[in-house]
Amino acid sequence: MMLTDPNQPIVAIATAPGRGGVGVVRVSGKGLAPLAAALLGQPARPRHAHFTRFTDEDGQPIDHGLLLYFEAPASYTGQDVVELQGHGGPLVLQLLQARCLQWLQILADQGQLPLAGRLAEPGEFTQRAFLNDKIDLAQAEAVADLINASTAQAARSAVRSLDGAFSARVHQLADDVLRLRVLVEATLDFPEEEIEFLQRADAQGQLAQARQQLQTIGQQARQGVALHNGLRVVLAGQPNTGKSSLLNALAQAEVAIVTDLAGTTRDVLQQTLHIQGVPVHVLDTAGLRDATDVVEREGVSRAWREVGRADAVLWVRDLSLRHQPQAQQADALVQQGLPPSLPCVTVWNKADLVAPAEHPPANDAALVVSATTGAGLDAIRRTLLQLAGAQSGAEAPFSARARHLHALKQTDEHLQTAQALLEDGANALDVVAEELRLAHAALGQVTGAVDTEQLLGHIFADFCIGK
Ligand SMILES: Nc1nc2c(ncn2[C@@H]2O[C@H](COP(=O)(O)OP(=O)(O)OP(=O)(O)O)[C@@H](O)[C@H]2O)c(=O)[nH]1
Ligand SMILES: [Mg+2]
Repeated sequence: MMLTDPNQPIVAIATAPGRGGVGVVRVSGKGLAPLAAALLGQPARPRHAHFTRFTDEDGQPIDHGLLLYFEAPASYTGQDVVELQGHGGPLVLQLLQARCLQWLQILADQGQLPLAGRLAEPGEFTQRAFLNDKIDLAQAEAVADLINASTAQAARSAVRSLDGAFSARVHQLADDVLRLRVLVEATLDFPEEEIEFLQRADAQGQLAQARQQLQTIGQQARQGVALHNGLRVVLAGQPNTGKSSLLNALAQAEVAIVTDLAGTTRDVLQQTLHIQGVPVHVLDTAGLRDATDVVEREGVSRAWREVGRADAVLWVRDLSLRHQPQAQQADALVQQGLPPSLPCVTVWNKADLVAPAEHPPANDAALVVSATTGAGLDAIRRTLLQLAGAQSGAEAPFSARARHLHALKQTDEHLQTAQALLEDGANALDVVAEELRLAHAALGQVTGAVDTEQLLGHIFADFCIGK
């Protein structure tokens, strides 16, 4: 989205499309008192709910409802905002919107407004709130997260981000990094005393502390991201180990076809589970083997592709075949294909076929379950939650985006370089200063303290119109 004249009045239907009890048309811009007066037939009192009749240009009634006028800066966008609350029918709202645009044109023609109005772009109201310093970027994104939240937990986390919980942590860290920058840059001016000076101020200790703090924030942000995007977990393993049965058992629905034939599943099936409010996308895939059948072979290659882009894998194995050499061999091949860095939990399935005394010990890396009896399913759910980075029961302290994680990671890379250079002795202080500056800039990307138009356009384009 282009950044156009930020003062031009923008108009949008702010409520969701469709019929509803109440619908809202919103206008934001500079100097909208004349618009409020025109719509109302008299000057509007700020922050007062005026009950009125909305009419078209011929004086015919469109609807009756409320007009609210918020005077800058005490509004959502920080500009003058006029809100019309009418009945929530698509036609009524279209007419009200058109009437607002018409008045804005008239007022512009009369010279009461510098520019006529136009329809708002998606997210433009929130963008203006950002541009007018009502909220920062992380908060703006939280608005979208709140609107899109599919669980109560996701909504609560988004509200906390919107309240600035995430931003506050980032600001605090940015302050610490800034202090370090000041320290290092001040030292640059007094080269002969630099080492002693930095040592006295414990620059290294401060840097280590900042990285520690960054790690905590990163972990919480990861939880926030998991809450927003959901985790992708692939059920992978040899044919017939019970992957589809497990998907069905976890989803409590007959989603996938189950047969006793090896090679039943070919297409990738996805089911989203909500575990304690955290969305987890579980994918059932074709059993991994050297398939001869063309269709199955395609299924196997899709299965590997999903493994390649998964956040984690549940490696499903048949417990009743645990000691069978052929199955062991085939499992070894599966294991070779799993990326070593990918979090992977072994799920021994079909525990009902094996006497409990012969079960392997269950732990965090290996679960013993039965899709048939449902034994161990709770352990799988707990594991999925852990993989999502959520401590049991605790909810993500704030919502976050992959964009934030990226910025935090960049920050840490620069801090790490600075730390290494400092430890080496302070011969390259100017480089340390530069790394700290880059770390500071990377942190700024989270809250928008460092702004780039491209970033802005990208973020706000995801919004719905009227927000
Ligand atoms: N006894 C027992 N049988 C199971 C269990 N889970 C699955 N089965 C059976 O194992 C067979 C294979 O199950 P599926 O769920 O189709 O296995 P899959 O891993 O999806 O197989 P492919 O799609 O061919 O890769 C079916 O006959 C299931 O009824 C279990 O926990 N206990
Ligand atoms: Mg299957």
